Amino acid sequence: MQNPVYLNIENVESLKNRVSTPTFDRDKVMTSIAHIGVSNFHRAHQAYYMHELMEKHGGLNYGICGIDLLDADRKIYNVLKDQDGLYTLIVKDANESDHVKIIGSIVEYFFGPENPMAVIERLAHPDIEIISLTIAEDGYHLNEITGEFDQENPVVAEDVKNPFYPKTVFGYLFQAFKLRKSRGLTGCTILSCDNIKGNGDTVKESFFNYVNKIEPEFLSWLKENTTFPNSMVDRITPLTRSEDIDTLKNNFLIDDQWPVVCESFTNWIIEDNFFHERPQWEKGGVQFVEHIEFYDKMKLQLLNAGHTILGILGTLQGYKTVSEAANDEDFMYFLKTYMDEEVIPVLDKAEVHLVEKYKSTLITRFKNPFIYDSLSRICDESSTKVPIFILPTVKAQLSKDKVIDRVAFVIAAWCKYYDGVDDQGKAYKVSDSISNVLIRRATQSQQDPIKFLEIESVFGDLNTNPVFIEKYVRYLHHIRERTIKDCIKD
Ligand code: CS2
Repeated sequence: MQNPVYLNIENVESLKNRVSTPTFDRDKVMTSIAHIGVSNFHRAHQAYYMHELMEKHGGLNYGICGIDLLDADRKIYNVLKDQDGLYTLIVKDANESDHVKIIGSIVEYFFGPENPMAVIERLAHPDIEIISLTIAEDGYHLNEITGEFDQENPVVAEDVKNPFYPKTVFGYLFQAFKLRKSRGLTGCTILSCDNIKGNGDTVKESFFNYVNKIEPEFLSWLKENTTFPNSMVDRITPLTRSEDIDTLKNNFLIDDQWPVVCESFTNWIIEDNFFHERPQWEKGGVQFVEHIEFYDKMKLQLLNAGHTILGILGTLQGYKTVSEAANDEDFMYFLKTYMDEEVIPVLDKAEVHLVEKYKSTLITRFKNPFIYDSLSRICDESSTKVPIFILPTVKAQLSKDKVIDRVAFVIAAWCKYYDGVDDQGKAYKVSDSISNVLIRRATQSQQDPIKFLEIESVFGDLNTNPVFIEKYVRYLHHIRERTIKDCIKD
């Protein structure tokens, strides 16, 4: 039996009979996109779109320079360095076999903790026309409730005190744009690719707030030299498992230290508001729109909320993956009713056909048994997700005196989730930057249910709304008395 081939530029040619490999000349690729946050999601989504553009439509001007800024990301830095930026994308459909592709659009890589100045220089280079971001919900340092930039956050405060040795994205961007201005260069586009409502507007507000704190007189240049398109990004991308690495080795003879698995569905909608001429992404299926709001709401409140709901309820039941929970008809019935009665009525009525289509595709996507998307990935850092994915539904429904039963039930289940034991009696791990607070409040809620709702940074003043409290308290009582499955079957 042949030995697997180690994935790098030298060996990639030899793989072309087994899988799809880049056919464009990587030496001719120019870098004009700097992407901060080379997550699995980025590698399955934006880097994939760029790869396709280079393969099929000659977009060789838009190579990606990957950048990571957190110590925790050292592993991907080492892997991409070793593999010359190449990695394998394994696309899994619910009906078909795997499509395996070597992606070649990331042509450079920088790691902030090792050399912050090199990162700043790269961001400031005149060739860079787009700085895109996938820094997750917590990378924006937002107050969960007001949605405003949290200047008191210790890492942000540290950057404000010490602007020449930044740790946050905003600290880096500030230094890079200062350099650009001092060199007589223009600014560029900042394109957020995170699951946040109005992600472009949000990053703009956060960044301008940050700059205002350090050097307010720089703001006028910045305002004239940057644009921040809002975008909606969508492709389910689980964490890579050791089984995925082994399958590549055994079935395709590829030795890739960190491949990415994703579903075949993919979607990217962007507001057409770029500082320079932009890539012709529409050739690769990207949709450009004037206003993102409707698409944003639909995705965050159906898909991401759906994930969170299956994550919380499924974990309480003892399930481990999204597809296990989604293939349980009781859970799926609960979710469909949540969507139909509590989310869809507050989405734009004129676009109802799009919503219906998105919903039914979504159900198939959640059920895809070949995507092992762990419920722990979904539930990690829920304190930054629930306010974006679930609470807007509570607010919208309450403001119209509409049904809130399922959403109140979900919040009650979320409280129970921090008891840390499922209905089979098995303990599970909770991971959240404020897990101490969540666990303490969940424990206190056994005596006084409202205690959990008093986490102001998550719930704002929801703890004073009598209509919500009545339902939440009742459901929390049920969930603590019975199993989650019994409760949702009622
Ligand atoms: C998930 C998302 O993190 C989450 O909670 O809902 O990562 C989701 O898989 C993507 O947004 C899909 O587009």
